Amino acid sequence: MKTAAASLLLFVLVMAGCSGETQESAESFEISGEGIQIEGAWARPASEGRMSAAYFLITNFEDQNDNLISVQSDVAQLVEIHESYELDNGMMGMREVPELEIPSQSTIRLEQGGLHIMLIQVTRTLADGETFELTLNFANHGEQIVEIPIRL
Ligand SMILES: [Cu+2]
Repeated sequence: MKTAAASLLLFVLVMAGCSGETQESAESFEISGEGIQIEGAWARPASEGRMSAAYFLITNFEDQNDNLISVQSDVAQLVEIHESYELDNGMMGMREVPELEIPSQSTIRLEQGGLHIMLIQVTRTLADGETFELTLNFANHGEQIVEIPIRL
């Protein structure tokens, strides 16, 4: 799955809810901390009833691997962990990932055109500048609530 995810970064995703350009950004921060840390969280604006997607970095500072097993939010009917992939015709699709492994001492990047949290049928309009909460459930680390800023 790692290899597939990496090659997907080469493609521009054109799809409602997950659309946008892939971004070049250096991943050069010090690995220091403890537990599971979430950084750089944001989500796309969406009208009530539509889809949004949330992105962030997850770093596992523990000595053991962990798994993100589910995600919940009050602002969507359904929240799923998704990955983007290339269809046979060269278009981009996306599909649910049952759980997301976060290896010990490493960072997993959720970003446009790659892994993302899909918010399906948002229950209120998510406007630029607002925030909402996501609850991340990790197999070892338990629940972690993350404040997600909404921006374009
Ligand atoms: Cu998706």
